[in-house]
Amino acid sequence: MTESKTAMITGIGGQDGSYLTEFLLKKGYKVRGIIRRGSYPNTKRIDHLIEKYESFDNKGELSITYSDLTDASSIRNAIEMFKPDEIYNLAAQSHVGISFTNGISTFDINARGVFRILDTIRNKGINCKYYQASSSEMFGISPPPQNESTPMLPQSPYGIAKLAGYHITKMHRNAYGMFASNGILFNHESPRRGVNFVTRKITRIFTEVILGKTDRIVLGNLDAKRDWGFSGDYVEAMWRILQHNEPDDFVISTGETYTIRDFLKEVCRNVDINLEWKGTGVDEIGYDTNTGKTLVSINPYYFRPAEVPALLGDSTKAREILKWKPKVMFKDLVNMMLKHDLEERGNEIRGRPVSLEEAKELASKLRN
Ligand code: NAP
Ligand code: F7E
Repeated sequence: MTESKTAMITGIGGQDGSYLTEFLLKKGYKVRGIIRRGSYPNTKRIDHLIEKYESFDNKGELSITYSDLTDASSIRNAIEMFKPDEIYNLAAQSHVGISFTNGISTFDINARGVFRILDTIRNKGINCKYYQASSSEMFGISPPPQNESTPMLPQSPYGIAKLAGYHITKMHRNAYGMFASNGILFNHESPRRGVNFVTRKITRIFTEVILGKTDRIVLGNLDAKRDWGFSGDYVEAMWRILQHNEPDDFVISTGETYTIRDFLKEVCRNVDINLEWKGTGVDEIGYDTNTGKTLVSINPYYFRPAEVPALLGDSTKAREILKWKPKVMFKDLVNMMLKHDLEERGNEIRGRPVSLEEAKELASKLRN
């Protein structure tokens, strides 16, 4: 019988970490993860897996330890204890907007953290493959479509830190012959997306509007374009990148792009609301043409000091070489996230899940 492989995931408690853990456990991997200490539980997305699979002897399907990417010795201890065949470095301060206020800690985690891991692998002579969670945010103001050869012109502390992490990864591959690969992933979302990213913020607060808990959704720049895929599809690409016969860098994307306005309109369409716009600049509002109800307004608080205007990924290389392609596209993604939030917030606010049919009925009665 062949020994199963061991994968170590940093950021195991995050959106992608949770889907990747499910994916790798299904493949028969032993999964090892690191979480950082928080004052409140940060394992909500993987509690169902912890309950079923965790063992404390580092021999079973799932083990987790405390470690922090800002703490080199904690990383070294985790890697030495887990002895992974593959490391997926997903841990990061992942919010672009917040990176403008927390730039130095973002750089410490997202750039120097990468160096700390790769340096440990090299110095300790650990024989493992390394996956770096690079980002389309590195392309910044480079016009779409973007692929592996597109110039990288990042606009945010997050993008700059990720670009450093990307080069640190390439350097370890080129200089030391390590199996170190970058996945350059475009935006990917899910019902497990953090609540302050724009897609989840919209589906969650829109649910609250329908349930009468809040008045409207307040947002920033509605004109940015994003190539939104599903996290569950993208973690498979991460795995495929490490199964390829040589280390390399791959763009992962759907190849479709939509504005924040498009996302809002599609959410509304799901409950038969026709969303239109009136006013200009920060006074613009989005309203329901049937009831006149204001559903969206703007607050400059959510504007960023610098913006990435348009992302659209060309993932031909991954499609051809890795035989990867996305399964969930824009409309299904919106529907999946909205249905989830109607269930979750329905339970929290009304004590029971709310169906899409019921949401349509509630939506038809909304008035200013
Ligand atoms: P996420 O939900 O924010 O998860 C990030 C994880 O990193 C969380 O579990 C977080 O822990 C952990 N973390 C943060 N700082 C840490 C530290 N100092 N030490 C150890 N762990 C730390 O992000 P995601 O959406 O899953 O994204 C996964 C990775 O892909 C990130 O590196 C992100 O930058 C990158 N990426 C994401 C996208 C996207 O659209 N989702 C696109 C391209 C690249 P806490 O729960 O304690 O905060
Ligand atoms: O913003 C605009 C905002 O925060 C998308 C991360 O996963 O993808 C993500 O970064 C757009 C931006 O994602 C609000 O200005 C308007 O133009 O959902 P987001 P992001 O910045 O694209 C990349 C690839 C990553 O790597 C990152 O880790 O939406 N926007 N109004 C808003 N954004 C937020 N968050 N909140 C608003 O109210």
